[in-house]
Amino acid sequence: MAGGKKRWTIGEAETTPEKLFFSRRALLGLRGGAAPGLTVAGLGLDRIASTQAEEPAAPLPAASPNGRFRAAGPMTAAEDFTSYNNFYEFGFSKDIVRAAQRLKTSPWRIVVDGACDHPFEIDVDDLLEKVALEERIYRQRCVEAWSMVIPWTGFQLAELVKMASPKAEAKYLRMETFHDPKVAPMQSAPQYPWPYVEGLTLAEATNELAFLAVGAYGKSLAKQNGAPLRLVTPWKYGFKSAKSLTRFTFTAKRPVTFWQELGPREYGFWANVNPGVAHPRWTQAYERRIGDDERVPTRLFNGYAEEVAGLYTGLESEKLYM
Ligand SMILES: Nc1nc2c(c(=O)[nH]1)N[C@H]1C(S)=C(S)[C@@H](COP(=O)(O)O)O[C@H]1N2
Ligand SMILES: [Mo]
Repeated sequence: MAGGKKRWTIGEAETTPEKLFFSRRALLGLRGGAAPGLTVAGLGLDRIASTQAEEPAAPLPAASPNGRFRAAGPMTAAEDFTSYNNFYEFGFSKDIVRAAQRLKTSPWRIVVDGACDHPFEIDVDDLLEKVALEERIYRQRCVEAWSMVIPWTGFQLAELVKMASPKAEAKYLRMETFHDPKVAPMQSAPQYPWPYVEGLTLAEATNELAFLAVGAYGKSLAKQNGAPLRLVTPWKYGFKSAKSLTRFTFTAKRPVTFWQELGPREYGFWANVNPGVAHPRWTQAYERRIGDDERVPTRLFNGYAEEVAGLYTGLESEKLYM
């Protein structure tokens, strides 16, 4: 990992919520019972350590900066963004770069289905010819209380929604990450509800902030960052921004998300950033800025209240901030 160990020691040891669910012991313990045959070696953890190096990023079509979305504050170094990652399909640490290189991201087909008038399937390369690519600099706030500032290239999720033309009964958009245990070793761990699932209300999905990224720092997304297509919802905790998406489904029923299913007392459907609502195990009032390790105050909706606060009027009885 870039920058050596020292910088991450405190944060990762104390606030990685996923340690609760993803410790090696938990993995091998498998619902408390014995797990004959399932070992770390059996999951391919030994093999991924020697997988090939990171591929050079593919070229990305030109995208003009959208001046309305330029988060203030120091931009995170590209090397930090591409080397300090959460992508549990490939491992439980922040250091999953090499393991993620096993993912084959081209060609990549996505399915758009469910309650819509125009369901479709399309290769991401073809999709990119139908949308307006732009660059937006967004803050990213992980529920583990660290943050980055990232220049994404992509397009509004609303564009994809519009192509599908959802029916009146569609209230939610469910999104699903690829599922291939041969490629992603942790997907062989049966006690986790793979594939990774996330969801938004249709109002959230069509809010102008909701973004589908295909690149960052002017290049195609690296595999460890969720190539070739990932969600970016900057007003929500980072776990909502699901990586390497393959399926978008319109539904009347609220989807149960991956983290909700694993830890319903700690993670919910909404996951809006709020410094005033603590995680059960740590405060959310501050965040550690990746790069200079500065401890800075967290802002309501991660600084995007003006754009999104209105989405939640009338929903005060919901657990909006976990
Ligand atoms: N499929 C998938 N998407 C995921 C995750 C994951 O484990 N699997 N981790 C989430 C979390 S917790 C965060 S903070 C961000 C991290 O994105 P980055 O590594 O590109 O900075 O991705 C999110 N998307
Ligand atoms: Mo996260």
